[in-house]
Amino acid sequence: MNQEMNGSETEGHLESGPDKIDYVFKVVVIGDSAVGKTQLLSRFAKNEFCLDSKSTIGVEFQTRTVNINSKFVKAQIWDTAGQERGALGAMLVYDVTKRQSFDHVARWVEELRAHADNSIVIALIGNKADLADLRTVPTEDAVEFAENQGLYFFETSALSGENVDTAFRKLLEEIYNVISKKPLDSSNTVKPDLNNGGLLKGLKIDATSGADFEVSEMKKLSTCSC
Ligand SMILES: Nc1nc2c(ncn2[C@@H]2O[C@H](COP(=O)(O)OP(=O)(O)OP(=O)(O)O)[C@@H](O)[C@H]2O)c(=O)[nH]1
Ligand SMILES: [Mg+2]
Repeated sequence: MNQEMNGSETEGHLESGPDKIDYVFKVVVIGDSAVGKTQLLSRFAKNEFCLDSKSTIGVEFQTRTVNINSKFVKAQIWDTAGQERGALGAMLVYDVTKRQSFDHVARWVEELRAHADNSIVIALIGNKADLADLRTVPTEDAVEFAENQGLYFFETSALSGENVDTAFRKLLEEIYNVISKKPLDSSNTVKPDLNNGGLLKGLKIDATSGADFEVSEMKKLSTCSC
């Protein structure tokens, strides 16, 4: 398959920038089609939402830099399955109004366990929580599944923005906890993994400042004009 690969380094809602980035964490967003993966990512990375977004074709990622424990952590978030290799975290998304998307979650977990690192941090995300009248997946069902599988769990709305930041931040904090317990490369310099397309995976790095640092909480919600 001839896939297009697009990376978007977000410059939106930038208020002040750090001198350096301490960590780059690769995260994947997976789940059935139309559950809201792309819109969750847009909400987190750009504070945008699009009601009639098109199905994602190709391989895309967006980034946002957040401050965790006084460290600047750049989340490089891939909007697709098939990018699990080298990922430190995964958002496994279902739609609370589509029972089938929840029934498939177990298969997505298997997929992750097969193709991602053992230490990958997984958050189960019940999206479209704003559609309360259309809900077909009770919160308790998802809580039980998440507990059994050792996953973090959040219900979110990419539309309203509810819990989106909280969920991504929790995932990044947990990755940070995992990473900071592992011994780091003694030189503390970037060593891109050549078997992984040169992607950084949670290495402590010493990068000079760039134009895409955004560390503030998003102040207001917005929509895009797609
Ligand atoms: N009401 C509501 N609609 C949402 C929400 N998130 C996404 N949608 C809508 O659901 C549809 C699918 O969203 P996408 O983000 O494109 O879904 P996706 O999971 O990326 O789909 P694929 O790219 O096909 O895998 C779009 O019409 C979105 O506007 C939400 O939180 N609430
Ligand atoms: Mg998509």
